[in-house]
Amino acid sequence: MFGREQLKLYFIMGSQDVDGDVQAALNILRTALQDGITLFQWREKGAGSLYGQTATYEQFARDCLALCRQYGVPFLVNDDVDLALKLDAEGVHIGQDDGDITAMRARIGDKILGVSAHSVAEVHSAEAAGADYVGLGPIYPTVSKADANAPTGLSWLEEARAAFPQLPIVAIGGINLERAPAVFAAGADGVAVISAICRHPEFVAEFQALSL
Ligand code: TPS
Repeated sequence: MFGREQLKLYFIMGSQDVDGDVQAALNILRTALQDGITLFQWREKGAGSLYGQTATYEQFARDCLALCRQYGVPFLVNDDVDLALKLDAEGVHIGQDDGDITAMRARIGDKILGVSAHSVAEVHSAEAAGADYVGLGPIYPTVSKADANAPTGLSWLEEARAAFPQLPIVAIGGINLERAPAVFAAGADGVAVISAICRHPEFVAEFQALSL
């Protein structure tokens, strides 16, 4: 059963986030797991990613999955539901352009389903279709997603929390140590980060020290 506390520190990574260095990526993931991330999303996507290089792409996913299993942290796959099912991952995260959410829920059974949403209507449909959580953002400008929407600021988070008091919500986009407290105060159950950890793996330990 998925719970809001699992969103607290959600790490997302692909080799494109570490200059294509798969070994560096695995080292960063191991440190992040040791230091206490609560959820991991494997997101091999966009320029510089291994997407399309089937054998290395899949092997990298398997290596990340094996690390997550060692630490008992759920492993989610971004978009690629075929791979998620093949590897028996704990779940998938999809955007608004990745097909029908109800159909996805039917396909993955009781695996974790996360959906990116950018309006009250999108959050509502995601929840109705059986999403376990929604990802809201980018809250701040991001360097990690080429096709990201404009940053929303914290007001969108506050609005979504007010409209959906019980829904698990994770905030994403440009979140760093300085911004994390305000993001939680605005109603997020957790923060999802790429660059904060990839560029500064000590982030996880420093985040824990904030005791949010
Ligand atoms: C849980 N997304 C929105 S902004 C962003 C991504 C990947 C970049 C953040 O990087 N919510 C979840 N998963 C997703 N993949 C998205 C949304 C889409 P940085 O932390 O470096 O700003």
